[in-house]
Amino acid sequence: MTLDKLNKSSTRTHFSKELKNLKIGSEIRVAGWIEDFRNIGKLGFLTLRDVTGATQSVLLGDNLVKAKTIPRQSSILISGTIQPTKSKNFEIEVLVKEIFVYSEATQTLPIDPTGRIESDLDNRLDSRALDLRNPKISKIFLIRSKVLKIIRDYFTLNNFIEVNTPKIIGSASEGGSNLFSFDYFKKKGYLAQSPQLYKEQLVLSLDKVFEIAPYFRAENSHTVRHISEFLSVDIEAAYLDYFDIMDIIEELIKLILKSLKESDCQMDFSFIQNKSFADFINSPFPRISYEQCIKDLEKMGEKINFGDDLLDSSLRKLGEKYNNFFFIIDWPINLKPFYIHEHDENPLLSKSFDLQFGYLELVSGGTRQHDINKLKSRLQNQGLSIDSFTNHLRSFEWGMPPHSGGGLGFDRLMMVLCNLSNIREVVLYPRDTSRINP
Ligand code: AMO
Repeated sequence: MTLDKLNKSSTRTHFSKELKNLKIGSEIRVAGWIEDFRNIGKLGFLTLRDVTGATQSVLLGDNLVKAKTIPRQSSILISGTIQPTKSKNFEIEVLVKEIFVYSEATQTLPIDPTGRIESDLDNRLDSRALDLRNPKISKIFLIRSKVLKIIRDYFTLNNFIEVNTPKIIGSASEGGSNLFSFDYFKKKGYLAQSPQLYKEQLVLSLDKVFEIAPYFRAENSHTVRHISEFLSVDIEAAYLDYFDIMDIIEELIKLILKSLKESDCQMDFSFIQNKSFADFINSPFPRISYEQCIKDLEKMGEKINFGDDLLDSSLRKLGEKYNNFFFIIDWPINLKPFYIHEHDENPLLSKSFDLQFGYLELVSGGTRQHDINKLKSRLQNQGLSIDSFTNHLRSFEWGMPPHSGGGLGFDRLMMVLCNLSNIREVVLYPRDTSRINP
């Protein structure tokens, strides 16, 4: 049967990466796009790429004549026979029997998806689907998918229940003014900035929950680590404290690194620096108190008063001293949201943590306040209206267990895993103050 007569959607027999395992002489059909084409006299070499890799194919006669007319990046199907190759870049090649064009690419593409001609990030994001034909770029999203699966498996295995809380909400989940609002029938609606209140309520009956979902922050931040819509991995667990949550997060991150190292994702592990991978995995992430951070900064010539936030410049200095994963623990209570528990011995401190990678904050969490009266006074102290939290506070009258949790900025973790300095690189279609399309 000729390719024209076959049902095109079911005609592929293999992906590119599978061909090298086949016997010489095997008949195959592969589908993908034309990455390259070279014509040398009576021979043509066409590189077909799919998401798994590239295949060298050899064209003669009519097939060569046809291939010359097909623009690069067009979507094609080739049928042929596996044969040995003299190429240094491929293990086998395909002698083409027939070539079928599904869809031609226009002659002048907005970016070069082979990456040979570099484009700036804005242009790449404007043509993201095409950008992803560059294997270096698609690899980021293959890693992203793999890491999400590792996270999901890890929590499920550890008896966390995956939940889905609403993203359209009627009042602020955390306080603060960084909410996107919109008309919701005859009321005002908001896009959720985090699942904080819901995940806390859910431990009342579900005990341990996790959610992987996008959240929205209307922050006017123009940085390489802030976006308006980010993916968060949230966890919340009854009867655990913030040290347990730090243990869980540390174990998870080490598991991710180990799994990526053992997989076919050739990650850049240079951040481990002078240690062996085994030593890195076996040594605990340092847990530095806020007060110790202030002392460290003082030695570096920066005076921070107790209760002041650690701004970007301070975190960068600390990130030079602790240049890998480390926790900053026991923040002043005034810097933390109303739901964070104060320290038993010193109520000026909180049972809280941030996980940093150098200057970059990846996770924030803590032990939660589960005493309804203390919660109410924290809300008042922070200038928030108790009335707006009525629904939430009710659940604290129904036998709320002590609980703790944290939120991991997944896109920021991806920046670390892929060694990229701009968060937009690891998000398919990032949203920021100036980007809402495509
Ligand atoms: P927080 O506001 O610190 O805590 O957010 C948790 C983590 O989410 C990531 N993050 C962002 N990533 C990209 N762009 C943004 N604009 C952005 N904002 C936050 C960061 C951050 O550490 N409810 C608490 C978590 C908890 O206590 O469970 C919360 O939302 O990596």
